[in-house]
Amino acid sequence: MAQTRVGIIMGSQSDWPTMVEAADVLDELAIPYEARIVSAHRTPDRLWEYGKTAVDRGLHVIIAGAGGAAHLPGMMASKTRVPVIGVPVQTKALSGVDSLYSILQMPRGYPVATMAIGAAGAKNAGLMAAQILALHDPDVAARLDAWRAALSASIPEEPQRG
Ligand code: RP5
Repeated sequence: MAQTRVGIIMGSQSDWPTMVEAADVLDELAIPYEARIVSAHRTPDRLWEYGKTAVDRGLHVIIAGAGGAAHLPGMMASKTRVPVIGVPVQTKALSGVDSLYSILQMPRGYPVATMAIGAAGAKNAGLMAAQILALHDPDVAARLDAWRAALSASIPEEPQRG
C-alpha cells in the first residue's frame, strides 16, 4: 500500500459534500489520501496536533476546506510547512465570498493556495495536489497526463443542440 501523502481536512461534516470532489478525483488517479474533520474553532487542539505532525507523518500536501469564517486553511498553514490548498466552501448567507476572502487574504509569510468557491474548487484542489505529487512520482505523473488527455478528448469541437 502506497504511503498517504495527501490530507483532506474540513471544518465540518457539512463541508464533506463539497470536499468529496477532491477525494473523488484522487480516487480516479489512484492517489491515497486521508480525510478528517478538523475545525479551527470547534477542535483547535486537533488542528494543532494535525499541523504539528504533518511533516513527520509524510504528508506532502494538505487540502483544507472551510466555510464562513474559514480560518482552517490559514491556521494550518501557520502550523506546518506542508503546502496547504484552501477550498472556500459555499455558504448560504454570503454565497461563499466570506469563505473565499477568509482563506485568500493571508498575511505575508504564510501562503495558502486558494481555489475557487465550492465543488469546482474542491475538484481542482485534488488535481493540484496530484500535480504536486507528480513532480517526484512518475507513476502519478503518467496517470495525471492520461486524465488530462481524456478530459481534453471529451470536449466536442462543435456545440450540440439540446
Ligand atoms: C465552518 O463552519 C465549517 O467549515 C462549515 O463550512 C461552517 C458551518 O459548519 P456547520 O455549522 O455546518 O457544522 O467551520
